[in-house]
Amino acid sequence: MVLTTGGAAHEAYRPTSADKFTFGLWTVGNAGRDTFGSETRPRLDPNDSVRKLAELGAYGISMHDDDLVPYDASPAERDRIVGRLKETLADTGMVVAMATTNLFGHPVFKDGAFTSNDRAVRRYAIAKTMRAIDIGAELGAKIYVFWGGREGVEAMASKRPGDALDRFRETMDFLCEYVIDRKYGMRFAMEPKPNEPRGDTFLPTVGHALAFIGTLAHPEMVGLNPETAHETMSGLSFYHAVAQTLWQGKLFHIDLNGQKIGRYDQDLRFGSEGIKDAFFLVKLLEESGYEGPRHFDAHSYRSENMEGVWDFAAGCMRTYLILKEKAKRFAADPEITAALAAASVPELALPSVGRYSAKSAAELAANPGDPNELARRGYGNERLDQLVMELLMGVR
Ligand code: GCO
Ligand code: MN
Ligand code: MN
Repeated sequence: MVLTTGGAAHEAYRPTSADKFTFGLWTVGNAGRDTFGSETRPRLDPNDSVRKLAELGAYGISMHDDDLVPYDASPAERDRIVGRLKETLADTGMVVAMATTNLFGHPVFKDGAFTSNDRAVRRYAIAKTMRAIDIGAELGAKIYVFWGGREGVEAMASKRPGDALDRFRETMDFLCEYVIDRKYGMRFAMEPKPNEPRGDTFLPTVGHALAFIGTLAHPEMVGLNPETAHETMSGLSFYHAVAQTLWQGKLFHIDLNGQKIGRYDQDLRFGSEGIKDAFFLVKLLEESGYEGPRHFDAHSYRSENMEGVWDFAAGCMRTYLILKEKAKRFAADPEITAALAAASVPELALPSVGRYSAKSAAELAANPGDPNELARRGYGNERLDQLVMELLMGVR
């Protein structure tokens, strides 16, 4: 494999743990099964994944309970498996940055987990989550993700959405109290997705989820884990979704991948689709002071063998670092700086009217400005965007 070895240019983009790159065990462990065909790759031992990711320069991993401990394992078996992973983490210096629950794989969740119509299923889902939170806490995870994979419907008549949201809220409030009670010091990150596997999912977008968090008993403990593919599936700009999440102080975690607009969830290698979106996203994360993991929730093409899987993982990190370097060049480029000024970009940071007073309102009413005169200017956006494209195409 040539991408990560040899040459000065390759060295410059070699990841280290300081870059905080993490991968789900299920991402590199994805065996290539899809709706039309079976596995094309062997199942990986999580300990081998940790070792290989460490070698490639990752910082840590994330995991569902079932990625590590089979759901029917005995308590002794569970302890043995968790103990072995702890040793591998200690050996490699890797961390478990995020943990989550598989609430979608088992047939019991076919009508949903926290929002199943069957109260006994809802109670089982909450019990499974508490057990998974315990494993996450034991492994040091500080972020716990809630992706409502099966929380939705195909048949519209099958659930009253308001009841489902009540149950979702009840569950989040209960589990916040659980974490507080156990003194785990964890924060929760909700992951919206519009559809797949359900026809329509509750909390389909970043906007819906942000509004939902405001209704919780412990809103300060709950933020978001937005995903590139999910917002893109909705036809929305992931960059803008993440920007608003940051603006609201709610970016607790992030799922990075690649996605063509309007398709099923493709989970492609980060940056492999929508390079301009990926660039502005990296620029945003790097300039925002976001300190959380740069987490990849993606997987290798089904066509690949294990060599391709590791090329995929290295590629996600390398693309991120190349875009990070481009963001620095963007900031230092005098022509780009001039184009930003011509577009009045810095001016948007200035208050428009400041705080209301009767006097300032009267002054404004008396001198509103001349719209015809104000309409004469151009904003130079063609030039600005062309400069961005040239930067990305490697000629600046
Ligand atoms: C998907 C989701 C999942 C979640 C994961 C962690 O579309 O399948 O993105 O990969 O991120 O279950 O909660
Ligand atoms: Mn995800
Ligand atoms: Mn996804």
